[in-house]
Amino acid sequence: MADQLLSTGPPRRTLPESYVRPESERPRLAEVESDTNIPVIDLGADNESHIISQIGAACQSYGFFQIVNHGMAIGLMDDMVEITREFFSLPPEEKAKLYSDDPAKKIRLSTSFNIRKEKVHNWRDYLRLHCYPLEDFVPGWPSKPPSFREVVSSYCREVRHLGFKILGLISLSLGLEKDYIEKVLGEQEQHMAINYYPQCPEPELTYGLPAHTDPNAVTILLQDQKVAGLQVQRDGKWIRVDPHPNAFVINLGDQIQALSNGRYKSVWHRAIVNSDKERISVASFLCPCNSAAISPAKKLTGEGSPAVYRSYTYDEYYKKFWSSNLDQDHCLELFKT
Ligand SMILES: O=C(O)CCC(=O)C(=O)O
Repeated sequence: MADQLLSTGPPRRTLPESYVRPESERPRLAEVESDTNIPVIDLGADNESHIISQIGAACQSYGFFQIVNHGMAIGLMDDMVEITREFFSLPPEEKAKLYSDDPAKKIRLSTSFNIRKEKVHNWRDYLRLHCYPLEDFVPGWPSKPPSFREVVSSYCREVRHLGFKILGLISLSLGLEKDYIEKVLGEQEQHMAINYYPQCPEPELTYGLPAHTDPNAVTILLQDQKVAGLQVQRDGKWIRVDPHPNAFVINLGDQIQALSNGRYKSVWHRAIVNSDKERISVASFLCPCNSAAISPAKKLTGEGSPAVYRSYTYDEYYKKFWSSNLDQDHCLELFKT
C-alpha cells in the first residue's frame, strides 16, 4: 500500500520494528574501510589498450570500477538527480497512483526490495522503470514532474550507448571479439531503479539495500555527488565507494561472471543509510534478452580450465534470482557444473 512509502509523511524519529535487522545482520558501520585504490578509469584517454588493461585488472580484482570522461554531459547527470529529488517530493496522492508491490510490473513506485516476501524491510523507496524500447514504455512513465519523461528518456539513451561501450571493452579485455558479449546477450532489455533513501533515525540497525549481487550483465550507477552510501565487499571486508566527481560506478553483474568463466567477479554490494541527509542513486541495468543462452565463453574454457557454469537461459536465471531472498547465497552457485 502506498502509505508504506518512506518518502511520504513526516520524518520518523525512531526506526519502526519492521526495519530492524537482527544483531548478527547489522551493517557494523565502524568496521567499514575506505579504499583510495578503487579504480577510476579515464575513458577519454588516448591509449585504448591501456584503458582495456585497466578495465581487465579492475574486473578481475574488484568486480567494479568508476569511469570518468565517459561522454555523458555532466548537465544531464545533474538533471537526472534533480528530477529524482523532485519526483520523490511529489504529493502523496500523486505517488499513490504509481505505487505497486508486484515485482512483475514494468513501471512501479515501491519501497524496500520485495515487500511481499521479505522478513525485514529496507530503508528505501524506488521507482522501477523498464526503458527499452523507450517508445513502448515512456507513455506509461510518470507525467509529473513535467520534464520527467524528457530528462529520463535522454538519460536512458545515453546510458545504453555507454553500457554497450563498456561491454565492448570488457569483451576485449577478456581476449574476445569486441562484440562477443553483446551478441551473446541478444537484444538487451534496459531497466532502471531510481533509488531514494530518506534520512534514517537509526542507520546502524538497517540497510538501504542489503548485500546483493546484480543478476544482469552490467549496472551503471549514478550516485548522489554529496552523500556516500554504496559499499562493496572485498576479501570479506566492506569498503566505501565514495562518490568521485562526475563519475559513474560500473558494476559487473552475474552474467559477466558466468561468461568469463568466473575470471571476472559479480561482487556483493550494499547501500547504507545515514541520519543527516537523504541520498539518491540511479541504477541502470543492461539485461540479456530472456532467450539468451549463457555459458562460459569457449575461448576461456578448455584443458586446465573447465567450464565452471552450465549453460542456461537468462529467463531461467532471472526467475531463480527473484524467487530467492536478495542476501542469500550467490545465485550463480545454483548454476555450477
Ligand atoms: O544505491 C546504491 O548505491 C546501490 C544501488 C543498487 O545496488 C541497486 O539499485 O541495485
